[in-house]
Amino acid sequence: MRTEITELLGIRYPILQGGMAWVGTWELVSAVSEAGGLGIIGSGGAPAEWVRDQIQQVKAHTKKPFGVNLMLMNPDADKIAKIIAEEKVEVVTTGAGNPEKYMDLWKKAGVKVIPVVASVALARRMEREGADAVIAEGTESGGHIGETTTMVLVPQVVDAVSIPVIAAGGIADGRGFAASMILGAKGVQMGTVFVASKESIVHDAYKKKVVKAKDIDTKVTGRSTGHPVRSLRNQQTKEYLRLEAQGASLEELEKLTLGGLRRAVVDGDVLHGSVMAGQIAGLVKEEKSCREIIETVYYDAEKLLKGSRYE
Ligand code: TUI
Repeated sequence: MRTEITELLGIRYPILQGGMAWVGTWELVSAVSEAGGLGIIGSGGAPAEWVRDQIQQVKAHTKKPFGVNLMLMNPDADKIAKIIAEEKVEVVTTGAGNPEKYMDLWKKAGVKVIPVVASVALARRMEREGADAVIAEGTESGGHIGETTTMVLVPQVVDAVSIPVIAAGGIADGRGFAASMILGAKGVQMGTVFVASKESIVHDAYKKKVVKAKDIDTKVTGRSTGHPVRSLRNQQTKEYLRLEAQGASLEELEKLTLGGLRRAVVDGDVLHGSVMAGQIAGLVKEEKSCREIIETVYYDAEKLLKGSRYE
């Protein structure tokens, strides 16, 4: 299946791995890219030099294209943006903000720019600013989220822009991939299913929690602060939601989640850490290799799409 996304990115399958903080490290990124998808380093809140090191590690492990996600709230965002240009990374995706100010720098360096958007308005603006594609991410996703569901967001973004649209949020199998193509997307981005992949360096306790999760096991914290985040429910989300309902201060709330993702991913503290995952965690039943994930999603979708004009 060749789409505008496989052509744009020079990859075999139009499948991107979400650039997840602490999870999108060189091990996962090079495995996804080697399997024919697009692996993406997750910069999250990491220091600039860590990102440079990860880029070099991926280059040492695969000759295939890969990307870097710049989380725009990162205090080192300006430095990381420059490193992405200097290292001539093929693709940058951005999250949790508007990347306009870096657009010229990246375009001049030949870096393809694919912002994550959670609204039609931002998608239109990104197209105007020269984005090569957009990722329309629904509220089903894990981590920092927007309000609109993937089913509702994707076709509206597809109608609003002429650049290719990649669907994200709630996709983990061939059905989700096929549905996304029918909605007009030219590719998909998946996160949660790659968290539980064999190559991800995520702590085993975290992977087990994703695999055990049911459909209703995620919670959204931080709606009151303007930074809603979806995670698997645990002691931390329970306490956060209790404090939030009581009108606790931002300071008090932040104390609870500070360093929470690291605690969960690295230390395996899935009780008091932030176990970010999307609503599709309930569909992830086992740990598979990145190659198995990508090929199963792709070939299952191909069967479903046979006979349709998306074939
Ligand atoms: O960025 C993400 N997901 C993330 S970032 C992250 S790190 C973090 N950790 C703790 C607290 C907060 C963040 C964990 N997960 N996804 C991409 C995404 N971007 N989702 C939604 C958006 C978004 C939302 C509003 C993008 C732009 C936007 O508006 C920008 C504007 O200025 O209009």
